[in-house]
Amino acid sequence: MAQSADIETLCLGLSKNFQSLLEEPLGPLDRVDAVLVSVPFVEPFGTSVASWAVKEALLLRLEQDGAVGWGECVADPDPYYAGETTVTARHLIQAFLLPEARPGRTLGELLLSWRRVRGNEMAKATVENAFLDLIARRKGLPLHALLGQPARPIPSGISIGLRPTLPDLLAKVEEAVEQGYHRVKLKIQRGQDVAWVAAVRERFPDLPLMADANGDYSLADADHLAELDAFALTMIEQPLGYHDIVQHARLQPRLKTPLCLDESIHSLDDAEAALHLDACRILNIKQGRVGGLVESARIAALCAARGVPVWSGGMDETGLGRALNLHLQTLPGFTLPGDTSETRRYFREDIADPPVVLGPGGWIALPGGPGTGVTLDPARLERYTLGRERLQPPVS
Ligand code: OSB
Ligand code: MG
Repeated sequence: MAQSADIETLCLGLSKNFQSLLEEPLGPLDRVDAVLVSVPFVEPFGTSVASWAVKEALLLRLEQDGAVGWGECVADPDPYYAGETTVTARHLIQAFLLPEARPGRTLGELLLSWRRVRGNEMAKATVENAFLDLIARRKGLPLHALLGQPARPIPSGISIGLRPTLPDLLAKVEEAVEQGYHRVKLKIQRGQDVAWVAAVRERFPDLPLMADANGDYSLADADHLAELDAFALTMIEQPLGYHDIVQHARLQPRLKTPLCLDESIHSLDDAEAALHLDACRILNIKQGRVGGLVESARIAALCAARGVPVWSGGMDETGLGRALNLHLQTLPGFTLPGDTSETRRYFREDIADPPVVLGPGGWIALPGGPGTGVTLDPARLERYTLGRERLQPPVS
């Protein structure tokens, strides 16, 4: 049973609206489905850890009194970005997470009950996201309003994967600049870094630019990484080990460029450790990586109190997860453009409507309507479904 002191800690830094959301009783679910989709990318997305040619994602559908909430799990089918996979998430959801969503429990109690389940943040986020979408739709509220935030235009950012040649990279950056993106992120890796960043910077002297290494370097590369200081990058994302904080703290004073952590941060505690050690000066919050919107809001509140900007990272989500990331960015603390780019650069055909498009000045409008504001197209969902499974709704 959740203690009120635990609930109080859970609410630290959250707005009043957000806190009352955690007191929301869940109610019985009529039907639960897990759907595995595979949606082809326009072109493969390459990083230092893997290259993905399709977006394979586990979706969770919750039905209650005719209302439907959806969550998209950000885990890949492989464990190359993070330890979780679509298969482990499916197992955790079915066997350990969903059964805790007993009717009558509040959302806050559910989240506290999951603390017993170690790790598996992406699986937890999937269930939490689906409940938030369901609750918002039942109330007829857009997700940002359920979180207590007014709508606002969301800045755009693009993450350009590793490219085979420098001219090809320059063409991609040029395209992004022409489209009006607010900032450009380049993937880098050993052997494909300083000279590539230098060439992009030379061609685009004023472009807000950053680099993401997905953990490809070690502290022994500190002098080499310091060469990137010459290019006025807004940050270098996760240069060192995927689970490291201390080595990043040793690297930061050797660079002028701010470090940003991605892979290493799975919780508020991780964020607190990173800030305490000055391991980074900016944080990438992927709501799936940290266990959902509630943990994201807590981390963003901590960072705001410490003057550390945060931004919303992407996991090449379908339109479902992409919409959620837009709503996430209405929370206080999200002051930098995230990895939020147009649907058409990922998919020729997506499963959700409306697509994300850049409006005037490169800004993105939140999708209107209740919940995430997007709907899944039945025919397209069917076309890209690998498998569908009915799960047991939780019982009291
Ligand atoms: O490190 O931010 C990353 C995609 C997959 C796995 C890890 C990362 C990324 C991206 C793409 O950078 C972000 C996006 O466009 O959604
Ligand atoms: Mg990253």
